[in-house]
Amino acid sequence: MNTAGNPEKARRWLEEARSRTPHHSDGSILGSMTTAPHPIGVEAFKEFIHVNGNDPVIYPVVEEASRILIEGVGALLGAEHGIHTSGGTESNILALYIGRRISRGRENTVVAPSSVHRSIDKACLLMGCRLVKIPVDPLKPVDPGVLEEYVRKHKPFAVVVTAGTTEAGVVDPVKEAGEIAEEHGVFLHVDAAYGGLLIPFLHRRGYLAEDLRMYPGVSSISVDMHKNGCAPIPSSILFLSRRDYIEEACFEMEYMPRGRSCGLLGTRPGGAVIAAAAVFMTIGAKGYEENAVRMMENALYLHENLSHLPMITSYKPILPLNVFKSTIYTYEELFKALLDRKLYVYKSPSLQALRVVVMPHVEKAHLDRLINALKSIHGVQ
Ligand code: 0PR
Repeated sequence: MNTAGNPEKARRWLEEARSRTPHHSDGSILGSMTTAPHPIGVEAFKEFIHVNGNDPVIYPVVEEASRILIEGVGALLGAEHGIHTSGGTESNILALYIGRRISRGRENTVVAPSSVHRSIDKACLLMGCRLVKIPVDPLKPVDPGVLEEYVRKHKPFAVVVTAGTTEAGVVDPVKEAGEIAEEHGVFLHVDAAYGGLLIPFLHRRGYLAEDLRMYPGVSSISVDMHKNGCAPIPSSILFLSRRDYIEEACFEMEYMPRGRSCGLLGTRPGGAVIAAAAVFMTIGAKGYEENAVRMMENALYLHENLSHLPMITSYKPILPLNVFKSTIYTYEELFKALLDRKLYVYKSPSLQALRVVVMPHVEKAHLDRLINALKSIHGVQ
């Protein structure tokens, strides 16, 4: 067996792999909550690719970037403290871990609406806690009265609500949940991985009644920078209502220059934090607001067009996330038919439907391609 390195073979493989890997710019990625990273982010990530984000002594720039991000994004949410993480899953696990650490004399239980993201199930599996789900209509936010009943009954250490659900873009009542959490002394985590960089803008521009803030009683909010923040993967922020909560997310690590490490990962891409900060600075709050409005208008355009198709049921988008189904095909069949046409949508199993997420890279022309494919699949002219 020849064990010598083969750079040419590696190059050929890379080239071939690139040619068969879809890119956001080709308009086929319509269902995933990812987008093409902003070019300044690509540049920054590449330049700082060697930086270990777990070592703020050799690389103070990582802390600097983290501060820029937390101050910048935090200003939109009235949040001051936070920690940069690798994504929505790490933020959710960390939030519940912190909640567990600070809770005293409560059941090892988490209460959340059934629309909550799967990473909350994952967090509870890892932490050995019981997850009590409140059955909700996937198209509706949780009823605060019902939420309070569950909190009274199960005495959880934490409640999780979602500001922009994975399967329908529903925004739970964050302010009211905060009041309940405060009254019952419960840790309230708001999963705004998807909605964090949409809701404040769409509220201000009149598309949405709900706003997103670190309201009284809210303990943490997660916002993914690699979703609507246009930062390269992996990048998220976990905002915390108190600075000392960050301490709960830090672990003894004697050999590290600071003797400790914060967050769930060890060695991690420092370039991702620096890239996210550079992207945030470049786009600016005004740019994100313009993006949010454009994305929402595109989602409404898709809804409008799908509503005119005889064999399609389309739900009015709450955030720029469209859910639709066919009256003649199952959602699995329709998923497959679109996949065969190289159109990548996602599933919304709770609604037995398909999901399109209108991310920053999605243009009207991409949506027209989807509309035409749906027409052709259903034999509509
Ligand atoms: N919270 C919400 C509300 C989410 O929609 C997601 C991801 C996460 C947390 C987790 O974020 P990370 O993937 O950054 O850890 N939703 C994505 C989506 O719906 C990705 C995804 C999809 C992840 C399905 C897991 C999954 O089972 O496209």
